[in-house]
Amino acid sequence: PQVIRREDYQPPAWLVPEILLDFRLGLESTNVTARLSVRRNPDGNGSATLRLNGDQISPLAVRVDGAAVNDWRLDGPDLLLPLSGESHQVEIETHVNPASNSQLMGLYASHGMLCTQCEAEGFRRITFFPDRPDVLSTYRVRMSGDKTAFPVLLSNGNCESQGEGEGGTHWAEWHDPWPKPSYLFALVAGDLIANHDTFTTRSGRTVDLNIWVRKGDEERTQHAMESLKASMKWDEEAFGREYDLDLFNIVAVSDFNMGAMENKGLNVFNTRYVLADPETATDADYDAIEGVIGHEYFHNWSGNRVTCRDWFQLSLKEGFTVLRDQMFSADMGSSAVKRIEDVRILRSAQYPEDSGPLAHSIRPDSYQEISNFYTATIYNKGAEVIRMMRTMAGPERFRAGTDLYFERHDGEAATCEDFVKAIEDGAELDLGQFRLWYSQAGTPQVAVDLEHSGDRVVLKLAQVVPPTPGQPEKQPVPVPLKLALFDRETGQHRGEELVILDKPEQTFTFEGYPRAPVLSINRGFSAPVAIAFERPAQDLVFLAAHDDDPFARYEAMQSLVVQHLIAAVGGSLGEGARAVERDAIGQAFKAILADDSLDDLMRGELLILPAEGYLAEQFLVADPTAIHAEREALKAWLGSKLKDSFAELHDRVSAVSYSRDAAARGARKLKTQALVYLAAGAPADAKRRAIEQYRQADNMTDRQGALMVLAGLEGPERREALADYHGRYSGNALVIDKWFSLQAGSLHPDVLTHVQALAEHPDFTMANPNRVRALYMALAMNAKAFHAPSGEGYRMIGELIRQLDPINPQTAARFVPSLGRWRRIEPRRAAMMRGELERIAAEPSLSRDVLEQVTKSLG
Ligand code: B3K
Ligand code: ZN
Repeated sequence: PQVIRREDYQPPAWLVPEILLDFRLGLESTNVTARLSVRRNPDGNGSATLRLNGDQISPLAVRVDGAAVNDWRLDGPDLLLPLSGESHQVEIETHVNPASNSQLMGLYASHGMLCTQCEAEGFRRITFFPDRPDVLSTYRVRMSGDKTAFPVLLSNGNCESQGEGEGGTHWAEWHDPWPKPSYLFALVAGDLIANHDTFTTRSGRTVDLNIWVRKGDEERTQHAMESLKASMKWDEEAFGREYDLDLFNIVAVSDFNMGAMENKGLNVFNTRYVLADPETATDADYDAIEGVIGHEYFHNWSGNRVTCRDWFQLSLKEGFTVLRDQMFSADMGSSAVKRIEDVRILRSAQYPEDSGPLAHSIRPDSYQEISNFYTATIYNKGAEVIRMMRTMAGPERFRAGTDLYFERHDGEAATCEDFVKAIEDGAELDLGQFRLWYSQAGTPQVAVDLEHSGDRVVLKLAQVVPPTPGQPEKQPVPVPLKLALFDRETGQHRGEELVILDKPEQTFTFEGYPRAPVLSINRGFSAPVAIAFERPAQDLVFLAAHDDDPFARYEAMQSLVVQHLIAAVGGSLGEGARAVERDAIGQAFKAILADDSLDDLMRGELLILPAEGYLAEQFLVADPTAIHAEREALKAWLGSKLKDSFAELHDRVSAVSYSRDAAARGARKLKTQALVYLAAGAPADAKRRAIEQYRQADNMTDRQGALMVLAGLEGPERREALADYHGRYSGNALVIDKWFSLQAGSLHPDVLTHVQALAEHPDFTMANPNRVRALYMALAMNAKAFHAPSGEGYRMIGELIRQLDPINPQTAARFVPSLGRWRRIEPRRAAMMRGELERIAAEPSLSRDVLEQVTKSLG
């Protein structure tokens, strides 16, 4: 397979300042005529051959300056066309069958509508084109089609004219004035209905807003609309970015490979990030919608106005846009809870990636299939890296940096280096060594030691960036660490400090501390590193109760539990020590349950046990069953020890009636959490309460929480509740997805049998990525079932990958990393995981997507 390297970048030989696209639409047959104005690039290599990328298309006709030509040739999937002059009109006709496009890249059909997905390389499945992000064109799009099948015809920019055609057809012409790369092109045609609203920009322009959905879904678009308006306002205030068209369309599609897509003026969304009402969407769903709507909207500047030079720069737009959506959500709700959630995602999704066979830096050096690089590293670590710049510069100077970035590169295809330089210049920050964060993979490990004598505190820090595939040796990176030293008697500190660790080892001295203080470090998670700091449980209990940084409080709780579980899993914990440590954890839990200064949303965060994936990361070679068992045992001990407190809590929060405000959301979060602990420690009481909560529920958060608990318990109630839920929501695909997920993710001992049966269920289909993920991602994330000693969990995921690859390679490849972690799993299971990867590798015609992931995982 061909390896694409960053160092091989060449500017395009030909530019395409304008393109005119004409679509004659049909579900099974769409004809495309593309007229490209091409011009030699003065900065190109002077080649007289125009390379146009293609993918599973063939040219029906090629014309140059109006005359048919036949001196073109195909080079693999690409079309090569010799051109003699400086600029030409190139016209190409192609034909596609959207209904048979199961990959969901390019132009495809979904429930009778037509839509496109072009990022990263889908445009070349529609027409021949230099399908690379540094070729920017203005688009004029004409489309015609059956009026009944496709009453709504949308593309980027503004609709300039429309009219009736022959034989029951109609047409529309769209024009997007902003030059853009092909990956931002979009077209939608279908029988859709809009929730319409307007937004007035700060300079007083009125923008028409539409959220297009299938008929019947329009009632569930209000939260998305509110989120969109809030995003538009927020970007004006927080980053000085105003919207630049008179129209902004969002379309919800139920067959979609990812979350959403930021096509200029025409965002296309997975229905799950648009549709919500209290009856069918959880609080987490509402938050996710707000975040994704914001994310895609923010791309209008970070991604569209300033785009990427090549796909190695993907984090330029994704890391920055994730940071922007994180800041937006923090401002809309609880910034403390948002920060904790974001760190949890980083640790459970990105840390394992960074320590496994697929580790890559946020600006990779090579790839085989770019779709495999839409990763937690590019997105979430990318956001953390930019957040560190902001932490070091401070918010005002950082803003000066981003202002300069947008001003300097507006209308350009930029690089990560351009971004760093703009921040360096605008924020007046030296980022010389900091650039290593862009080139080195791996999570830096920071060892902390604190010594106290007399009046003096000495903080010793040491860092190691671990080796990763292709990068055996690493250099130290600048690690900005926010810290505070607490007096253990007064519970106070003298102000937060920022230290920058930029050498392998460094010492920081603090004077004037007669008593040994308690160190709070990496406050707010100021750096995406792993901290190793052995310290007495009592210090962690102290911080869990007293730290004024909410993240640090959460972190203290996590560390307390992690330390305990590592020892327990490692077998180094005697019965006496186990009892003492559990007691400390129990005390900390009690204090949190009783702390009136906490709001319930934050209380909920403090009561969450560290995820199994994160715990597994703490071991060089992990035994997932032992981790699961110890974690469950602690949960059961807490549930039983604190059963009265949890029961009381469940009663208290059950009395709070439904609203979307923070207090009521906090109550709902705790309601299910209390049930979870009770289910582990007092199952009979939990079952009674869960049934009651399920029956009484007037919202999906409560109902799903109760069902999740019931799904893990034995007995007829489980079956009844699952049947009731399925009957109640049949026809609502997003809720039926939850029904699949709950069962595949449950604690029930027979999960694997359940999944097998669910795969045969009439509601299951391989054609819909949401449904596939609902069933199989939930299984791959369910440590106990996935790592079942029989190897059955591995077999099921392996078989899924083999079956799905010919249908939808992009989605199939997403499942490989779960098996790819075999080196970090105990040897007996590792052999079985490896065996599954080998079985996949032996398939005769694997996609580039799966092949790359499997080869790297075996390598
Ligand atoms: N930019 C898209 C992701 C496209 C993924 C293509 N495989 C959504 C986003 O990050 O906003
Ligand atoms: Zn994005």
